[in-house]
Amino acid sequence: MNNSEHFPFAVRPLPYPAKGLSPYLSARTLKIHHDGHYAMYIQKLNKILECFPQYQKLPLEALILKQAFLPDEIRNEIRINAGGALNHMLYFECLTPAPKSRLSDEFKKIICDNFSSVDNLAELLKKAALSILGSGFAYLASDMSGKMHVLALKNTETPIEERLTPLLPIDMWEHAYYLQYQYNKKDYLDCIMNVINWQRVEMNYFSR
Ligand code: MN3
Repeated sequence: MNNSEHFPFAVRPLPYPAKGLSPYLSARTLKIHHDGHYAMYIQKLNKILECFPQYQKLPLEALILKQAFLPDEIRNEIRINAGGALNHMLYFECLTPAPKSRLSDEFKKIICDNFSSVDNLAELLKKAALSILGSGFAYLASDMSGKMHVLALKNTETPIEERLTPLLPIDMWEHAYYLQYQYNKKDYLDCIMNVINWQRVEMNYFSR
């Protein structure tokens, strides 16, 4: 992801107005999700790192990758909050009010080589998302060779822990959809597919 940002981590502003994804995602849902849930991960992560200056230069990816080297008393909290921060940053940036933008022919071919079609990839992502019991993220990720993988991750796990590059997360925590869709996870998924920022996903793929 080539992200060198480190402590103190900042909440990245929504890259569009909160009402920009309506009616697919309501302004209220997005605002509470971004200003509340996402911001909380950043605050908690900064709070933990305050007392550990030796880790303050590490970007999110390194905190997640090198968790085995962290002291016992902070390892789990760092894993949860660095993962949550990274997943949310990417989630909001991979959505857009203007999703009409076409995939490049090159990227479309890569998706088709991996999943037959873009529609089939969307179906696999939805299936993975619906398979998550409790909280988690469905993910499109890629490995070093460029091969793509669809993952169903628990809680705030990230593809980085599996040595994969995160391309597109779909937040399946209840807070991501419940205010608007209640138990209708499938409606949330069908709607969110209308506002995926495929250009950003493509950028994530080619900058891996
Ligand atoms: Mn969330």
